[in-house]
Amino acid sequence: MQKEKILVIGASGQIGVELTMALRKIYGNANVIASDLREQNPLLEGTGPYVSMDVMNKEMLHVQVLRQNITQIYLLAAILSATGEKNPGLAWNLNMTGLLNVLDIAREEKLHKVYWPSSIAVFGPTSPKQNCPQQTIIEPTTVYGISKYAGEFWCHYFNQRFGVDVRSIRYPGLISYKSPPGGGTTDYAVEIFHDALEEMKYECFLKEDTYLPMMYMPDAIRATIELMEAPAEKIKIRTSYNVSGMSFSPKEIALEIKKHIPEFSISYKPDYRQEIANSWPQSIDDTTARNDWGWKEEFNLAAMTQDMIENLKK
Ligand code: NAD
Ligand code: AKB
Repeated sequence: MQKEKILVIGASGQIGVELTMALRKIYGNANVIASDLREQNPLLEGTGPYVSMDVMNKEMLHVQVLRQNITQIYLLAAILSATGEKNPGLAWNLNMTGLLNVLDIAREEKLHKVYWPSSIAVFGPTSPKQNCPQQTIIEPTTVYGISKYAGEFWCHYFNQRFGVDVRSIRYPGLISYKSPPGGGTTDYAVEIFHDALEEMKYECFLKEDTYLPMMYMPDAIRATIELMEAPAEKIKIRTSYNVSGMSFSPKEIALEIKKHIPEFSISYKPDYRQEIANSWPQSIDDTTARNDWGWKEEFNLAAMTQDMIENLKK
């Protein structure tokens, strides 16, 4: 059997750094090629090959896939919700063209697998707020959400029409300490830890009672790898799977942080991101992912907060 050779596109980002490191542990450092438009993240330096690449340049991407004998692509390059609203055209262009370039090359070169993340941002104000199901009314109101929903159907189309084994997860907001988040509405849940430790106070851009679905990065990385390693016949959803980790509001995470840093205080100054957050569900039903490929989260709010603070203190 041919050895797997993996290309991670967007490897310098919040997920990319940790996913690249996790894949290198499984497949060997030399078999996981990190790539990004920006320079290599310092955490990846010396851990394996890196190529500077723009996913919008299809020819360059194709050359890399052939030159490196790539068999799998993880596509993480995207513009997220908050940044997307500042430049909708750019967000649509990158999020769609990047995905279509990868899917086309996967079809032409018969790649073994493709991973592309979607987001809870596909859901809109008309979707159920609590325990939002896998299949429901989906009417996104952000350009990011629209691009993710369209992307899900491109993945489905390439799977059904051309047999491309493309798999996807609708991540909730991801919380991590290794690499900073890149312009999302859920970024407050990472910033709050840095400000709590450095300044003992945080000004939140969302209202205190804004509940959103969230997940700790170790769970997100494990979900991704478990989905990608599951036998193909178990992957019945070829748009994207709901997965759930935890759900909390700024007020609740602040109270949890106060258990570790009693002097910590939070204030609220909602901005344009409040409207984006209001359009999303507060919690997610992931029964389908649990039944199809055995998904189960490990971290709740208390465990995540403790681990974040311990690691950021180091
Ligand atoms: P990020 O912004 O931290 O990282 C994206 C990376 O892509 C960056 O390093 C950026 O330099 C790179 N990039 C941008 N344009 C590029 C281009 N033209 N060519 C090559 N690289 C380019 O984002 P992230 O949080 O790591 O998200 C990764 C994926 O996961 C995205 O598709 C995002 O929509 C999805 N997602 C993330 C979250 C989250 O909370 N982080 C939640 C849901 C879905
Ligand atoms: C964002 O807030 O844009 C992301 C996401 C939930 O997709 N974290």
